[in-house]
Amino acid sequence: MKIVVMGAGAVGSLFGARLAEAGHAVLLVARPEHAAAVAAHGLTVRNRTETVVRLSATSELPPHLVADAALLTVKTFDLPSASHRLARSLDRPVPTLLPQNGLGFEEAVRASLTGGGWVDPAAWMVPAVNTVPATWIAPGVVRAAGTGEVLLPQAADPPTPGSPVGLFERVLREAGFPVRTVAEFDREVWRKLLVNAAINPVTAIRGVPNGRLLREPERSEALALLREALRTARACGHDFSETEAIADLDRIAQATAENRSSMLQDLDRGRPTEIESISGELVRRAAAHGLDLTATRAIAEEIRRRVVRSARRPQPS
Ligand code: KPL
Repeated sequence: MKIVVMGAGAVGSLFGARLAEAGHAVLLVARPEHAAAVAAHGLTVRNRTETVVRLSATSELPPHLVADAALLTVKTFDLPSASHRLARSLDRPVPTLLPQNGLGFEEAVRASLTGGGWVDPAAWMVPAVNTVPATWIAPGVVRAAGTGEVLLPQAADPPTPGSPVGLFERVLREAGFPVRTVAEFDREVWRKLLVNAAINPVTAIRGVPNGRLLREPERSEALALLREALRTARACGHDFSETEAIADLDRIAQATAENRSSMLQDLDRGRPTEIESISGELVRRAAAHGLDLTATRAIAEEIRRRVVRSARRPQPS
C-alpha cells in the first residue's frame, strides 16, 4: 500500500519506518532538514540496536499525491492547516489516522478536509489513542523509546477489512504495533488525556524523562494535576476511580520511562506545544461545570511563558 505520513516528527517517523519495514511504500512529509536527511541516508531508528530504514521523504506535498492511506501525525495546533493541505494534495479521499493527544480538534479537521475538497470527511477519519513513545534525536534519527499501544474506535458493526478502521487495524498490527479496537473509545481518549495532563506539563517544566514521575518531587506535582483532570472527567460524564487513574499514570510512566514527553521535546526545540488541547481544554471544560483547576491553570501558564521564551532563543536545526 502507498501510505503518506503527514507531519513526520518523532512519532510519525517511527510509524512510517515500521510500515515501510512491513513492505508498504511510505512517504514521510517532514520539516526540510529531516526530509533531506531521510531522503539522503534513510531513517535511523534507535532502540537497543540501530536500524536504517529506506523510505521516501519530502518537505513539500506534491500537487497530485496518490496514496491509499494517510497518517496525520502533526501536533494539534498544526492540524487544520496540515489536513487542508493533505486534502488538496491527494487525488481522492483516503482513510486517515489521527493519533493526536488531547481534545477538541476533530471539528476543525473535518472543516479543513471539507475545505480541501473532501465530501463527508468523517467517513475517512480514524481517531486513535496512541501511547507508543518516540523521541526525536536529530534530523534523520529517532528513538523508539519504550512500549505502548494504539487504540481504535470499534465500529458499531464489526469493521470489515476494507473499512478505514479495519484497514488501520490490519496494517498497524502487521507492522508490529499492539492494536486494540475499543467500544468506549471516548472513555479511552479521556483516559489518555488524564495521563497527558499529568505527565506532559510536569516533564516539560522539569526537563525530565517520563520515568521521573515515579519519584518525588515530580510525583506529587503530577498527582495534583491528575486529580484536577479526574474531577473534570467526572464532571463531563467519564467516571474513573482515582486508583484506576493513578495505575494508568504509573503504567505509562513506567513503559515510557526513558522517553522525553512530546511537550518536553517541543519545548527543547523551541516549538509550540499541545498545552491548549490538553491542559487548556481541561481548564475550559472544567470552567463550564463551575470548577477551577488551580494547578493545571498555573502550569499551563508557565508552559505558555516557556514557549515564548524558547521561541526567542536561536534554534538548533
Ligand atoms: O503521549 C505521550 C506524549 O509524550 O505526548 C506519552 C504517552 C506520555 C509518552 O511520552
